[in-house]
Amino acid sequence: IDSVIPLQSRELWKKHEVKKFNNGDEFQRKFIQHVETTLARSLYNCDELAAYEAASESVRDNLIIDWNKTQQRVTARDPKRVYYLSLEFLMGRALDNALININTGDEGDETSREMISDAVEQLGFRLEDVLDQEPDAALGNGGLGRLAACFVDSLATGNYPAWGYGLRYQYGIFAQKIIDGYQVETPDYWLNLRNPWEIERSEIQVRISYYGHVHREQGSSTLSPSSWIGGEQVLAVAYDMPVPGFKTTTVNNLRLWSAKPTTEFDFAKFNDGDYTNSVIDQQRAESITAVLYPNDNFESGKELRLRQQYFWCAASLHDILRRFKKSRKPWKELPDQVAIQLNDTHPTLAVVELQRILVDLEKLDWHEAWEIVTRTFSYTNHTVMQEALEKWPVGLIGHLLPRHLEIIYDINWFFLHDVEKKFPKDVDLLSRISIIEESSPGRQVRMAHLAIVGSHKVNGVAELHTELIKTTIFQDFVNIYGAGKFTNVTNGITPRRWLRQANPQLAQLISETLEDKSDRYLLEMSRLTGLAKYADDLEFQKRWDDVKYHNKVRLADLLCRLNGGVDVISRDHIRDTLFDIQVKRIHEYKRQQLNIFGVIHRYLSMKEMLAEGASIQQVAAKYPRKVSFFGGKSAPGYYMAKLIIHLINSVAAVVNNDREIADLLKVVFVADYNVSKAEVLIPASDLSQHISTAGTEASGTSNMKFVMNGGLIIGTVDGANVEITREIGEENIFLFGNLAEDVEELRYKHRYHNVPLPETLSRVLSVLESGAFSPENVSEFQPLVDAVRQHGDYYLISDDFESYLASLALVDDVYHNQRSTWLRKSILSVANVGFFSSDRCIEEYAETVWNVEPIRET
Ligand code: GLS
Repeated sequence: IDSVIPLQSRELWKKHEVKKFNNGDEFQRKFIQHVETTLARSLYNCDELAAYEAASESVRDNLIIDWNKTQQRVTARDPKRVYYLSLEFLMGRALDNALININTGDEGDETSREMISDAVEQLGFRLEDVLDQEPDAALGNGGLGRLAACFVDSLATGNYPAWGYGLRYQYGIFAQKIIDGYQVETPDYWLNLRNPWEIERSEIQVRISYYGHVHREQGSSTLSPSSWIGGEQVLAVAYDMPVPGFKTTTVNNLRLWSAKPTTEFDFAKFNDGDYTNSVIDQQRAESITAVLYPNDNFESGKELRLRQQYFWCAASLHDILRRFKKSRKPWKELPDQVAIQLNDTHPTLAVVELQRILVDLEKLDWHEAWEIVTRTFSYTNHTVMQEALEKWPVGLIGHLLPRHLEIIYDINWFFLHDVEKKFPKDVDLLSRISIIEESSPGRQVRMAHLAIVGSHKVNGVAELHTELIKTTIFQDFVNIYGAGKFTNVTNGITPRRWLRQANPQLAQLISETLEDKSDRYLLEMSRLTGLAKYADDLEFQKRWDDVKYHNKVRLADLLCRLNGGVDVISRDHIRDTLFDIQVKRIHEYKRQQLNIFGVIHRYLSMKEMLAEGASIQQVAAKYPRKVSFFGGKSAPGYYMAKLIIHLINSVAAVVNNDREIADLLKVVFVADYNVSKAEVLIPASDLSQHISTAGTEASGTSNMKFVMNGGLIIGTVDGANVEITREIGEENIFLFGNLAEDVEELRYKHRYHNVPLPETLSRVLSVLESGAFSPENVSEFQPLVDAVRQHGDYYLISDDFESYLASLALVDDVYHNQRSTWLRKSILSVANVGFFSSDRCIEEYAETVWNVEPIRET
């Protein structure tokens, strides 16, 4: 490896090599050093926040040493690398995760989370309180962003030479406050405190251009080298976050770009006496990475978003190619050295940017360049929902990126030309598949089409989803390219965060129970099948149940703390109260409205029994103790989702204050659902709900998290629920509702016929209309009623309501009357959840999409 250090000086470098701490004593020395020098504090003013920072700095030092070695190792071997381009990385907290990964499994490595916990305690702090100081890195909306975070964890754990590339937003996903039952968004300025987990690389800067115009030799076509003279210029500055693997010394890199003004200055303006405006123009640069767009499964088409996308694609590609060029290999070998994964269509401009670089700057022939491009990229689709499919107005792209628009047109021209040869005279086909949509009010670029055409592999994220994209939105492309280009990689989650970190008690019980008495299963999840033989062991069931109880109490504690020290749920009957949880983005397709309608139904039925003279014991026999938890954010501009949040809170206000039903039913909306709250909520669930309209949820990943934590799930035959059923057995999951294949016909019926509603649902809707939950504004929830009664019930609430209720009744029965059966189901679910490790998922990508191999320490 190149170095500027003269050979004779290198011995000295080696002699003074920085060493990792390897025991509690050495950790404490580091810790105190960081308190006193890095933080400029002391024994006399070190609070929990400072302790968090000092602990993080100390642990980070160890990671950085391994990070450096990993990078040197990869540089020396120069293998094919993977780059994961994602606009979202929903990382959550870093310190606890780093502590779980701190022991590398190497000989002589004495470090462990327990060791650090003890060391911190000796210094006067409780580790839990220290960990609690860390703000979440919430640079994502939901499943898509959290998937990217799980993937970088598994890439490091699997020792793959892989980097993530994203944006360093100054404001992550907004913090949600619930005020008078309504969602209120407040900014998440997560960088308020210094962030020990990032390394600013102020020397790594990439100049990014926008606007301007294109020049080319007279008479030459757009296919020949052209020069784009950009107008506005900004700088992309790199910030690196170390991503440690589990039981390995591999520490990979997540590189996030931040926008800065260039050092140039508009002297013309300045000399005209407009100093202030020339500075303001420069500040415009920083707005590019100011904020994460808070939409999940929805594209708003804002120019600033397009500016973000290009900024990030151009900076990342520049960086990737700079690294490739160091190996002095010819361009045609780029696809043998580099695999770039497009996480949804957000990074699709990278396809165009690479073609531009190869043709305009590297002077490759168009077709030679295009071959290289398509062999380099692959694309993951994450949704079939129309409103989420990205389209950009041609005019906007042409204005912001004039050369790129020319290239898009040329890509499209050759593509359509090839298709025309294969399917002559099929004009309809050409207009359906064209990258350019000829729509009113103006033409649009269909980013998904561009991503498919620019990639060698396209994948869906669960079997049903992949089947759906192949038979609906991308069907024409399957006919054109053949089925081999389309493949499935079912999503997964990292068991380190979602089991070991979120649920230490369960992780411990599993280690103690498995034959090898170790935590190896966190790497080889198929080992979990060893639990199956204890599924009917009553003593083991009791221990299993105790862990769940402990986690339910932990949730009650958290809610109490968030509520200013006042209990939100009663402590009296936690063990016999079913914790029913639905936490995810609020969206009509995810059907939180179905859930809350079910809650209203339950409440009305209880009240009816009481009114008819039943005793509270009789009511309890039919409707035993239950708390319905909800959590999730709505996009700030999504009216219906916000109304659903208000309905949940309004129902909570009525039900929770109704003395007559004596705590048998409670409704809790947990404000500001995020990764660290998920880590407490998920392990506490007895039951969780994954009840999207069939065919709408591409995969879902929280379903996997709940199962991994011993919760049972109620769900529709949608997304990864299908494969969860296959893996854990259909007797261990509560499935209900219509199938994806029937959805279209049902919608059609609703549109053209007057389909009668089930009596149960009718009653719920009438009570809503009566204003029982909105006395101050009787018609407040009318839009939710009308969506079902008047507007075609697009999400099929009425079609699934009865089977949903029946399924919930079954849940009550098994939970309350057959607890041992319930525990058996729970144990067997965990025993068979191994398939959903993101390690498996990354292996599949590595083999079938990227063709990359792990690089291990030798
Ligand atoms: C999503 C899907 O909605 C989820 O079903 C999926 O699990 C996730 C990861 O593949 O991607 N697509 C999206 O736009 N947001 C998501 O969470």
